[in-house]
Amino acid sequence: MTKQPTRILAAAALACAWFPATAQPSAAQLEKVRDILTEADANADGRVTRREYDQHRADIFARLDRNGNGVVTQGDAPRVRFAQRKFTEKLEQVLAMADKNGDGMLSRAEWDKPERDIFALVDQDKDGVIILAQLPDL
Ligand SMILES: [Ca+2]
Ligand SMILES: [Ca+2]
Ligand SMILES: [Ca+2]
Repeated sequence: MTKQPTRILAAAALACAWFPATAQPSAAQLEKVRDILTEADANADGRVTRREYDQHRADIFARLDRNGNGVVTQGDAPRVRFAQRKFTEKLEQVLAMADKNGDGMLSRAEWDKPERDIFALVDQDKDGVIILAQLPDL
């Protein structure tokens, strides 16, 4: 899966577990949730396990942290100027939601402890498995 870091960030900004606590997710967010869960189904059996989901999120972080220093910052932006600007915009959105200690960097710990856990939100019967064909209306 080769995705532009900016697109990954955009998806993260939209959906990766940071629904505003009070608001209903928008249709676009729900669509992203569907996309993310589908991507997380590593063995493509139509079921997403907690393990697959956590692994997928770890992969996303690894891809965002392009310079591999353990945090996502402007330093991970692509080199192309246009892409850089987009990346910066999206990064700001993500940081606004996820940079809990306000140091301007997204750490792995912050990434791993999102405000809203999408998996838990979707796995309404709490059996640790999400069936893609039976996604609930959130
Ligand atoms: Ca699976
Ligand atoms: Ca980095
Ligand atoms: Ca931080």
